[in-house]
Amino acid sequence: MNINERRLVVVSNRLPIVIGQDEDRWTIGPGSGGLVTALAPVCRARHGLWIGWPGCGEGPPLDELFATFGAEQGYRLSAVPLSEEEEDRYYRGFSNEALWPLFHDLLGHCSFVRENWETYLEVNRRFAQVVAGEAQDNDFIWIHDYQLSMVGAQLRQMGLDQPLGFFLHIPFPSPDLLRRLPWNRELLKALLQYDLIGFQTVRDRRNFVNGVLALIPDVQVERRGRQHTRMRVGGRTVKVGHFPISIDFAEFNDLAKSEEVSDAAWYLHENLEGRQVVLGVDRLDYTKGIPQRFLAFERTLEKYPELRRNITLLQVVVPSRTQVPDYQNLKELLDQIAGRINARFGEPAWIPIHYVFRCLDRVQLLAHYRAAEIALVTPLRDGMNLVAKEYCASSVEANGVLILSEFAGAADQLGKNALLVNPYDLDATADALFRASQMPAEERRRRMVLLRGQVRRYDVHRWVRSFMSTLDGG
Ligand code: ADQ
Repeated sequence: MNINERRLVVVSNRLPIVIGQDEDRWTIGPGSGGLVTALAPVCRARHGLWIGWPGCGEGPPLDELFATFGAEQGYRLSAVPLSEEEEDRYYRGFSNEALWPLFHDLLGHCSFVRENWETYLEVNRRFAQVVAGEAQDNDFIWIHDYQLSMVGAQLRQMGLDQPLGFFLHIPFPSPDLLRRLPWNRELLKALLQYDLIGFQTVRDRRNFVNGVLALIPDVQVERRGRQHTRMRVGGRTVKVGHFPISIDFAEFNDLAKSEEVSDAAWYLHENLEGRQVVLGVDRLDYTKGIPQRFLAFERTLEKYPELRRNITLLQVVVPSRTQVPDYQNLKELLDQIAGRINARFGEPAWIPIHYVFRCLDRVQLLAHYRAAEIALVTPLRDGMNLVAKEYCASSVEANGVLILSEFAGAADQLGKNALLVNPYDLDATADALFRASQMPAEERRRRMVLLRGQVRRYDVHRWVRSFMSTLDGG
């Protein structure tokens, strides 16, 4: 059966919903974010199903809310409830304190706890049970991200033989790093139960293939293609590909041109009194390199005193994983560094770093992108980094400069026309900032037009199509 004739079942840690309360009435609506934008139309077209953790306790009447959502959005939802202890061990403990730092090459943040691993397995089994309970013969089941790596293997154990795809949104570590994980073989073997495993970049895909060849006996590489590698595992063929995720370019471009966003961008810039605005937008996360970014900005002000008073770093951080101690410490560290730099260089009429800790709504987010002459996207490691792509799609006047970390997956596609930096190299980042601030309008335009073209061609809809057609094709 052709993949396009199959019903799509998406499985992710969180359901793509926002549950709220309007006076004494519960409400439900679609969540925001790239994955929802990309997959919701496909789910709708195929009367699909999305399975995940609703992210709320027992308060809201889920059956009723899901019925409303299904009628309005055209696809169904199914919930995997988690107890507080499971959430703590599976989500915070194993997913975010073992896999997340390890896969981002940050071994120092890892904590490997057997009980957390066991709960991770249990919760993955629970997800698989819900999927198996809902599954039909004509399904294509697409599982997302590091929290759910073992679901496919559990489904196979339960006897399901529908096509199973898995996409990893974060980087995949080198074999050397992967060896540090006490359960590395279990993890690799489970991943090999999928029919197609998708990564963000060629490097992640290569790391996975090399990890498998180093750690799992009796697996052969059948063919290495440009888009995917075919591996032979116990009589089955598994495809391992790379599919750089993207955004809905048209949506960002159109909204960025709207009067609402233009006005908001103008006000934002007016408030910063005509200075060049350097923008950082991130979830609170130690992988995003925010402290290093502050220090590189400080280095810029030291090294290029002519930029003082003429440049402002606007850093917006959205709260995230606030239960994890490393994230609480990071928040304190940021407050401290920003305060120190502002005290060192600030003047009554100029604050070097404007640092805000909140989530921006769409209009404000795009206004920030439009108002910023320079985007400073400098993660220490990142699967892709959508902020870099959103900035380009929103730069409708094609006058922004993107400074991008060479360790973001996005560097593969955008590196040629962005200014690439090593975020650990404060001097080089300071030099790139200076160069961006002095870049002639013509060069800004030439680079940004090419960047926008790249994001427009490889948008998120193409990402979905290319994953599905690889699963289907030879
Ligand atoms: P994330 O680590 O969450 O995603 P990223 O790709 O940068 O990282 O996406 C963050 C999203 O949050 C963006 O859409 C951005 O607009 C939004 N955002 C950030 N700060 C915000 C703020 N203050 N207010 C409002 N919105 C804000 C993971 C991987 C990435 C990979 C994506 C998709 O870690 O590498 O690109 O999945 O696969």
